[in-house]
Amino acid sequence: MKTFYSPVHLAHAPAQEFEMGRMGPAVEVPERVERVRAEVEARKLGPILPPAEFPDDAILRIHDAKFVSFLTTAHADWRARYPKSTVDAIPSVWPARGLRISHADIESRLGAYAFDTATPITRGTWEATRTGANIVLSAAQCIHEGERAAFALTRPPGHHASAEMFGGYCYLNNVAIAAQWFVDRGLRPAVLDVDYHHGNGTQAIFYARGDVLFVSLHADPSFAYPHFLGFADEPGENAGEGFNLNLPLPRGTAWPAYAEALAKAITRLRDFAPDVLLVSLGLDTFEDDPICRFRIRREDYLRLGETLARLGTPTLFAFEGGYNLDALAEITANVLEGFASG
Ligand code: SP5
Ligand code: ZN
Repeated sequence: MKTFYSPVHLAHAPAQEFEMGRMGPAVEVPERVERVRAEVEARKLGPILPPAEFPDDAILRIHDAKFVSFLTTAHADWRARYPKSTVDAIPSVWPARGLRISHADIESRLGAYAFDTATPITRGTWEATRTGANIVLSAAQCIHEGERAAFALTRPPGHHASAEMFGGYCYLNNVAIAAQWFVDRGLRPAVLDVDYHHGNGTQAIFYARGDVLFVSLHADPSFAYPHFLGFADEPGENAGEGFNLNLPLPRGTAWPAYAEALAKAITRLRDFAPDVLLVSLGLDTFEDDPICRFRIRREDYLRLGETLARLGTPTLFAFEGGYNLDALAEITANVLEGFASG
């Protein structure tokens, strides 16, 4: 399987994120992708290729133009507003109920477009994010040209970003951009999101659409981030009714219960019969993930890959979360190897 990768992601290296009432060390760090790249190489899982350049149109099919333009200048605007500050841009006030949305100032724009405080905008955030879109589109193109599978080794991740919101370490929704690219070429894509956290951005983008199926296995939002979306009673709306399936799982979920939920996901996917499967590949379901609470083990990721291969659908893997730096490379490669052998 081809892996698409670019060192440009190194430009996005936030030092800190605000969470649990304090500034703490960032967990979505460059080393994540560097370690996975080294493992793909060491285990000879296939060639590692640079992305091609894709025009902005592909991004603007999913994201609001003003939101994208905000992202391109946010860091410069923040620097201009606070010339002496050395910290990254993080919002501190939101247009919550009863307040008015404004885009007049970088503070109002950050509040209007962000939904959490853990997603800092650094000097290199836009460059890395924009290259991430090229990476996922390169993977999509290679599947469109006939490959059985491709791996988009992107960071920052994407599945929490909606048409006009960033958060959850995500700025642009890579998987949604690729899914739309397939739709625009007459194909029927489905998204399977296996990140520990619900892919609220992807769900929101396709919620009223029946041409893209969204299925997600994740920690129940009644106790887990993103807290405000991802419950079982979200079936989709209007033309999208019946095309959104959330399978929330309890704290401590291990492989047997996970595999049962995965079987339900696969049943729905088979019924939809997509032309292409996009997997939001989060590896934060691992038993020793520092910020998550599932108990999926190293060898289980081989089973996950094999199970997905049995669908027999061309598959694009897009890298999302996963924060245990000592296991991340191995478990990611296990999914890809399981798929290749399945
Ligand atoms: C792509 C992705 O995985 N984004 C995740 C963003 C999660 N950010 C907030 C997580 C808060 C977790 N707090 C856990 C405390 C555990 N003791
Ligand atoms: Zn996650």
